[in-house]
Amino acid sequence: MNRRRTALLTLTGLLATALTALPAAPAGADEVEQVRNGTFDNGTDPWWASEGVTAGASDGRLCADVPGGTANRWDAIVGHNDITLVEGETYRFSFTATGSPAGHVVRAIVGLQVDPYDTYHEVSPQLSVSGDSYSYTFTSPVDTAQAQVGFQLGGSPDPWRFCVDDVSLLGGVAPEPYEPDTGPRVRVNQVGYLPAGPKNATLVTDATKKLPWQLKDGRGRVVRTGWTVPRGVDGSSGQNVHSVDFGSYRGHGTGFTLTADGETSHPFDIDAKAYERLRLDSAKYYYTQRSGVAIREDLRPGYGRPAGHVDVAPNQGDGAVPCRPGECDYTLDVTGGWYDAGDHGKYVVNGGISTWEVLSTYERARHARTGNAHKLGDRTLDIPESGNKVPDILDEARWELEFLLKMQVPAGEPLAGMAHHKIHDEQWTGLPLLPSDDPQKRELHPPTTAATLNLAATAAQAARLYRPYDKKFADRALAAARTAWAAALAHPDLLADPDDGIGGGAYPDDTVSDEFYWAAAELYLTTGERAFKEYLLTSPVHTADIFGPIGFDWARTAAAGRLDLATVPNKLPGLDQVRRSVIEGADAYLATLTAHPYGMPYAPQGNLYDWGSSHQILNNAVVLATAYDLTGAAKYRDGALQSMDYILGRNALNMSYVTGYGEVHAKNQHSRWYARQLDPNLPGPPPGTLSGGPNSSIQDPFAQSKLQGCLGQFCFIDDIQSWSTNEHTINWNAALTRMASFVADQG
Ligand code: 9MR
Repeated sequence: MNRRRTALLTLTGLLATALTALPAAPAGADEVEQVRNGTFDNGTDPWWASEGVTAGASDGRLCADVPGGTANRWDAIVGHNDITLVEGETYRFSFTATGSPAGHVVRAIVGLQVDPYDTYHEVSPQLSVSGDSYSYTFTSPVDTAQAQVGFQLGGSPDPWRFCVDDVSLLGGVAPEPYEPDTGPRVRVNQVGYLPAGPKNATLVTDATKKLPWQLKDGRGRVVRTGWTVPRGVDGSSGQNVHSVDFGSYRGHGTGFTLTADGETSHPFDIDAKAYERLRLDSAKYYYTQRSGVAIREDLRPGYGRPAGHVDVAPNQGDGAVPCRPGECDYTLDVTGGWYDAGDHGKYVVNGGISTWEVLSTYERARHARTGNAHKLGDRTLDIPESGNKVPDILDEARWELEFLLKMQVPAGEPLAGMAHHKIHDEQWTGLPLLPSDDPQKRELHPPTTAATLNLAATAAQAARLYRPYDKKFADRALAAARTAWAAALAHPDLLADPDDGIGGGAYPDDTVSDEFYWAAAELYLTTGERAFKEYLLTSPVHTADIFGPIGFDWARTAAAGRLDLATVPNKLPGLDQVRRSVIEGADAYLATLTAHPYGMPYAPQGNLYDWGSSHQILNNAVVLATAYDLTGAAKYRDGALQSMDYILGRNALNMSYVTGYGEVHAKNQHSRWYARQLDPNLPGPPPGTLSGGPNSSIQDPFAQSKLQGCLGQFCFIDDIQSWSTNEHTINWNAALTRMASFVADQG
């Protein structure tokens, strides 16, 4: 029987689909039923049940007695095979179902009946005893004659009974237009503005002439009035908009609202307090991402779980992980680290930039005029290490650093000193799945230059930051960084395979001159040595304009080096020019923000919102914040603060992209264990979790079925199935951590 199901198509396969729009269903095509005998009037043929499930016809329905004690949903299935799906055609999948006793969840899928069991559509409703009808539409991302309708019933400790009737998969239906509920047309930062900071909002309206606005405090009293500024049609949303500037108001409090054009915004605070909370919550996110250790319920109520990927069945464990067959003949202990995202993979490339940005949050706090390192000091993050006299943020980052160090190829082996690109499951797994329940084989993927330089950069940065607390660790990190640097110089073009996207993401990067630059910068900042200085001064990256519209991320890492050279004390010749380049980058982002009616420092070419656009916007804000740290000029500080408004609700969808922050916020981020949307017994993402946000390429089938033809800011849906618009990751939350900390410092 089918043992494995996957909720994800391979990323590479999807990227191809993403670039070409799906063909629309032919106009006037007939609706055709794909399921045979979905009414069970004459028995149950051609339906089948997996071993252990007793299924049969009962009162014109199919009823199944499901055994208790199975681990996964797919350990007990009732299904129908050999269905043909046509790529780009829309289907309506419907059924009625009961579950007894009440509260059981069925995972209903339309997917591939053979390995790798991709799912094209899935839902997991909670069943009642009296029964409900369910109906969904989706668009097939593939052509296949081997599709299956499956009702996955496993995972319950106790036996239960499932009955289903009127199962239908109707092809050729019209796609259902998806209309997001965007609430009031006055768009504000739903979390809050700083009393002494800028205060801007956006009004969506057909009006072309200026309109009056009113700011009301928590008691409903009008405390300020003014006029909107018509801004015309905003290219990132297609909306006609006005902007509102109420920055002259300097009071503070909670429950403010803004009214214009007959609409009243969601409530917001004028207060810095929420940012003190966000500073901590965004950093606390990392503890619940830890691999290799049980998450303590007393530290994170609702999030306690057994250790993931230790050598306890059904995990195969990360204690002795082999390479893929034929790629090496050793195994590595790569336990620990943070899970990358909603998957169970651990990737050195993305782990590196994430660690850098978490560490740089702390490093900025040590050096910047408004920084205060105690805010992230010992006993601030409620982690097991709290109370050990080491700043909690360093303890947290060390969890990942220790993992990164373990990914280095040992001395004596081929490519010694290089770092393996990643370690993850052999195949994609389905949702939900606790880390401790993952039965997949884990594998190391080949070393790459990019991964090696991520290791060199972060280990070198760690060497200077941890030295006051743990000299031995600092020495070990620096030695590993030097070894990695030398290995990368010896193997400068070992690139990750862009097609290596099965069971985990590929994180391919075909340009590594920026990683070389970043690593050289960190090694220079830590050691002051001539070789690194010379490398920096002769690198073309050192003088290149690296602050483009999209910004920096796991693949574009030069900014990490440049920002650190500009802010961490050092004696590199020509530092003025280095700092000037950051300020020029900030000027460009400030110009973008000023021209943007939603006030964000992001206007990607062709209005193509990138995967993880939320964090690109935050990273551009980091450049603005750094320009403020360097110059003290209020315009950069205000630009950085204003960028936060977009993330927290001043946007076309009128939603905050941070869980738990704002009246309406993303709360269904794609995750195998914060999967409340699929299983009410699991938690949702913890407060302070950033969603990836609008992504024009909508690579996942769920988003494709809802958002076809979407424009910029609208390419987003807060659904757990939308892994291309609504995942969470360690690198995105790092940008949030860094910006939340900056904003809190301005309060
Ligand atoms: O964040 C990554 C994005 O920039 C890439 O375009 C995308 C495809 O390669 O992959 C994203 O990273 C995912 C990773 O591959 C696997 N874990 C989840 C990550 C976030 O979706």
